[in-house]
Amino acid sequence: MTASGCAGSGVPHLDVDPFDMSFLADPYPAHELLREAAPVVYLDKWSVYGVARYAEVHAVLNDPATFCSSRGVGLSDFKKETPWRPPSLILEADPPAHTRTRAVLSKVLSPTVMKQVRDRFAAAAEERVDALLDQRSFDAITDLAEAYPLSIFPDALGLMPEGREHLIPYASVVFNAFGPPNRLRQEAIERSAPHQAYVAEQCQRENLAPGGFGACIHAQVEEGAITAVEAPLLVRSLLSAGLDTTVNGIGAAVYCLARFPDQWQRLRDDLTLARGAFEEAVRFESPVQTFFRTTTREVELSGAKIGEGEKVLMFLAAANRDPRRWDKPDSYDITRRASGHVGFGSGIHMCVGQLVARLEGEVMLTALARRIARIEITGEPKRRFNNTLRGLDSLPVTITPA
Ligand code: OVV
Repeated sequence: MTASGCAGSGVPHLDVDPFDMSFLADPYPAHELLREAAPVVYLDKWSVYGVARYAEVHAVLNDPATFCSSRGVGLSDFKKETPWRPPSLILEADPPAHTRTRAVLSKVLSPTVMKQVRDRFAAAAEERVDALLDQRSFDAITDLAEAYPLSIFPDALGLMPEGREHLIPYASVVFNAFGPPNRLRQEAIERSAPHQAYVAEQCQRENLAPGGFGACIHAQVEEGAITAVEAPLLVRSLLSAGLDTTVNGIGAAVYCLARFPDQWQRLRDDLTLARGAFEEAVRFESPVQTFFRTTTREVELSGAKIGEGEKVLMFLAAANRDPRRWDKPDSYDITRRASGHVGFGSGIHMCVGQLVARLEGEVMLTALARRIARIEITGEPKRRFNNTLRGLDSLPVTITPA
């Protein structure tokens, strides 16, 4: 991880591999090195530019005409390589195509729809906490961060009961596939066929229960907003991005609150802080660590000249702890004004499911804080390795009832 010289335009070349196991195990020292090296760096290992400071990550996210998504938001350039699956109609699209599909998913996941599901999501959170209080000692990842979203999101989508065990493995493939052709990516794709077959089948109109998010997407065909060919692919976006992300978001929040008992106490003293505690966990842990863009033209970014057709890796997690933007960036502070973090992205592609994520986070943290006095970590947390997602495989805890 040493700077190994500078190219003509003054962009330092680093030999950091942001997808190797040591980086993924503890990204923070490398994030600092990347941020401090220069506003724009070049990573020789994968022949990509990188931005790790808040200002440049924000700038790239907010110039989608120059830094496009339609050539893929992983390392692979769709103009040069065949994507591992048909591209997403929203994530891997640019305006004007993106504008129409984005409007559809925005409507399906709108504030009005959140009002309709809120009571159900909150009741399920209470039920989950009931079960955990009976157990006292449990795994906060499997029994909480996974069990809760699995108890609500597949039903909210309208999925049939059979086959749901494919959902998290499928998402894990999707997020590994954004990375370089390392072992994580290759093995994930090699084993993906059954998960892909499941997802393709569940995206069909006849397999989605009336009233769910999936049926609502298909209903947009009648409105003329999308075609019958597009609808299943938009359902696929929810299956890809709607579950593992919130698992890791809720996992992050519980991991933070278990490590920082003063923040847990503040939350218990004022339950209205639940939404802020979740938002700050998304900033602090950044469940989605990175995304790429591809340049559509030669561009100068903070003094660095980048040619056309170059991949630019955005270190969202490093931007979320950039001391140029944040006071005490490495502190988890539930009363911080965390809005403006790029954990959900920024600009036209900013997470279209953010209201669902925040709702799940808020009602779960509220239910936990209302009924639990203490959360103690009782065993070694085990990391889950993924090219894009940051989170744990296991977090053994013991809780004390309030
Ligand atoms: C934000 C995101 C992540 C992964 C997949 C998708 C979106 C998709 O649209 O398929």
